[in-house]
Amino acid sequence: MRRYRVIVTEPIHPDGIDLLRRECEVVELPPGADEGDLLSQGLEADALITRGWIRVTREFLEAAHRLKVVAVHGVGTDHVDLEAAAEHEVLVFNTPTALTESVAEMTVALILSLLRRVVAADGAVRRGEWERKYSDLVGVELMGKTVGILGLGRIGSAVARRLKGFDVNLLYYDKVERREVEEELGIRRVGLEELLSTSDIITLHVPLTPETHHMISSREFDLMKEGAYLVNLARGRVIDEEALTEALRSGKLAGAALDVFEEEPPRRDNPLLSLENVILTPHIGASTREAMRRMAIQSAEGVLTALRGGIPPNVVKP
Ligand code: 8YV
Repeated sequence: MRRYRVIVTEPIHPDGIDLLRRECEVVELPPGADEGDLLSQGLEADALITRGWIRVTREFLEAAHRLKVVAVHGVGTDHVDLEAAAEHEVLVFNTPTALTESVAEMTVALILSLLRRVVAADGAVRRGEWERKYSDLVGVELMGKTVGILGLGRIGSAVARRLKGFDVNLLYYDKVERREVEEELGIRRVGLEELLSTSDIITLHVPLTPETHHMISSREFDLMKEGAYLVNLARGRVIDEEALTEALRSGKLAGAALDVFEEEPPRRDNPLLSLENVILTPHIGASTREAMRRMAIQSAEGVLTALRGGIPPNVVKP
């Protein structure tokens, strides 16, 4: 009997691969593979594990006649055509609880690195510019500042929980009232305009949807406090990067930390890459050994459940 074929579009933790290999043929696409590689190697797949780099398009879903299930190794499903998957009775599920803590910890790491100019300080020491400690490397305390969290879901709430220990004033904007988190952390729900105009630091934790696409653009930057900081580990296209670049150049923003970009990887001529007051990381919010192992095992377990005729946890519908 033919073994099920599972296509893995980006590198995942070996423990997930080993789990699959007990029952399936596993084809791992090399780093940097594209949609063409998926079309050429994936059409006979019974299952697909995706991390977000390669879009799972209607074209692929219509051609992959054996496909039964798509595992999103992570939480964001904006790169999967959910309508096409539903039309072709392909199950889609994600692993939303596997990466919360890692992304929240990276958010706090980037906030502190931004306020204390850690990346610039490292470069200064390496270049023998010790005296900069008396000038542009004097940072800003997090204590006492107002932090605005845009999106108070699993990750936003985990960020708030960690920031509580820094004696900050926490605000959030979310379409959904998060009463339990408000009571637990003393975080206050406000309108978007109030959050933007009163926060010293703004961190984004919303999914990419038609409503959140470019939700931070010129108008929103104009509302922000002079010298505010912006952190984004959600999706690059939540921010209008042209408007962001202008806000950074004008000094409206004192700085930004970006783990995600409108186009990934960002083009070499992206003006953000030449600005001193930006920290740039390559979409590694969830990239810890622990989260990667959890996402890989949960993805593999969900795929095996689906291939055996069951329903995996965390099915995502259009
Ligand atoms: C993935 C992500 O978690 O989960 C998401 O939505 O943005 C990614 O960080 C990561 O690539 C692991 O698959």
